[in-house]
Amino acid sequence: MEMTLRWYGTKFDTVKLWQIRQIPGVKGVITTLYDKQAGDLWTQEEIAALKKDVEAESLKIAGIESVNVSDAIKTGSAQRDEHIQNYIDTLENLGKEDIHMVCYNFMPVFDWTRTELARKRADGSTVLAYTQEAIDALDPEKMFSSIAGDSNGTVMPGWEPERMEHVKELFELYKDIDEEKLFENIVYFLKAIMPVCNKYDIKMAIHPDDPAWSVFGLPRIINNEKNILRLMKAVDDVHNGVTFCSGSYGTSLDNDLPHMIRALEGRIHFAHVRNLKFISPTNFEESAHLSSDGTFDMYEIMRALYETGFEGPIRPDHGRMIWGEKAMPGYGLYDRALGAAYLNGLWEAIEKAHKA
Ligand code: CS2
Ligand code: MN
Repeated sequence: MEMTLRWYGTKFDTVKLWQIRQIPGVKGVITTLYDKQAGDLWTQEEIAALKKDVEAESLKIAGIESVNVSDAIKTGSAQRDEHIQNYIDTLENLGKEDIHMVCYNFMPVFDWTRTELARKRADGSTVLAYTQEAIDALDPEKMFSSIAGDSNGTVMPGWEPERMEHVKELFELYKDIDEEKLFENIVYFLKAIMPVCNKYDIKMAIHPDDPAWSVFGLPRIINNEKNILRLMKAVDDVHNGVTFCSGSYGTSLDNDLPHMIRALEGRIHFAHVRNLKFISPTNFEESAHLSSDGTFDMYEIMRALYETGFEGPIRPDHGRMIWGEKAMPGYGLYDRALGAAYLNGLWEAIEKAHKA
């Protein structure tokens, strides 16, 4: 594995590349052109400029998170083929710049959903949290303003104001899209992009739905072992792969995370490893990475990755907000750095035990 941190670019991130570089073992970042809208084309010049920023601080781009997929592609509406062509051209330009891993998701309307961005824990840290009760009481159109109010002035990924202005129309677009239709549309999309992925060896890595069940009546298809394996078989090409996000699949206590990792052997191209603490099956918060601070056995998750020969980038995903830091919720420097150090420690121990 290759330890990385997510970085949103000079214009958007409170965390600096020089700080990331000082985290032991981190040699690369996962980044994006954060001001691109889903459906836009990324030019080779824009990608090269991003690369230059990263390399100027002696880091490398380990992959992109995300090249977002437009709602037209997800719903199969009129602009679908035009957006797919832009996606193909974007992949081509990434390939020419020697970038070989792209994370994306296929969630309708909202990316991840949390109901609190700063729940206070006993130690004074704050974390992102979710309760089903809060969702059930919320008008989906108000979801955006409730999220934006608490984000420390940052733009949260997947909650771009430009898109959220049109929430009502977005819901309208999905009104006839059920799970089968959404599945058909993702297969259509993947089949269209596989040739360019093969040409440049770009590994696509789908991020799971978070939480792993339907919110606001919208369909969900990337949420458990059976469904993700179905997608792997529907487009049976190594370039059609997975971002294994423990904190997203793990929202459902029915998902056996180490088992899923083993079932997906060879198809996991990117890993997000973080822990959740469950108060009840539908009330959870994002804890520290340490196993004993949450519900998951992080050792078993890392061991499953190791034993299936995982070689891709990995990142600590979200962290708590600690030590008075002001940053994008989930994406401060301090707790993610602690997470990276802890995951590196687990990996070293697992590797040495295997070699002994
Ligand atoms: C991320 C997702 O912050 C997060 O929860 O893991 O937003 C992820 O970046 C996207 O779903 C991937 O497209
Ligand atoms: Mn994730």
